[in-house]
Amino acid sequence: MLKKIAVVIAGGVVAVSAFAWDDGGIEKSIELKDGSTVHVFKDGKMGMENRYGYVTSMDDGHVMEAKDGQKIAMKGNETARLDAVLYRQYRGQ
Ligand SMILES: [Cu+2]
Repeated sequence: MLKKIAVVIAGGVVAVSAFAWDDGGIEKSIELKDGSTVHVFKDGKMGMENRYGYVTSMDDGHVMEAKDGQKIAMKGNETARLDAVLYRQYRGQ
């Protein structure tokens, strides 16, 4: 019974965040090997989210490694922009 409720809640969270991402101008989000996430905006610029869900800064040109081993060069450093997206996402629920 308890397990069933947990699954329903998790499903709801996924649906809400998928909608919020779509609204935030983020084209894709790639998980990195170290547990952080790089969010790529529609104009190609990127913003970093660390493993705890906080926006962090990274130098333009820094090479990151995705979970699948793919190398990604940082483009831009959209901290303020990503902050606005994440803030809206959390508040939007
Ligand atoms: Cu980065």
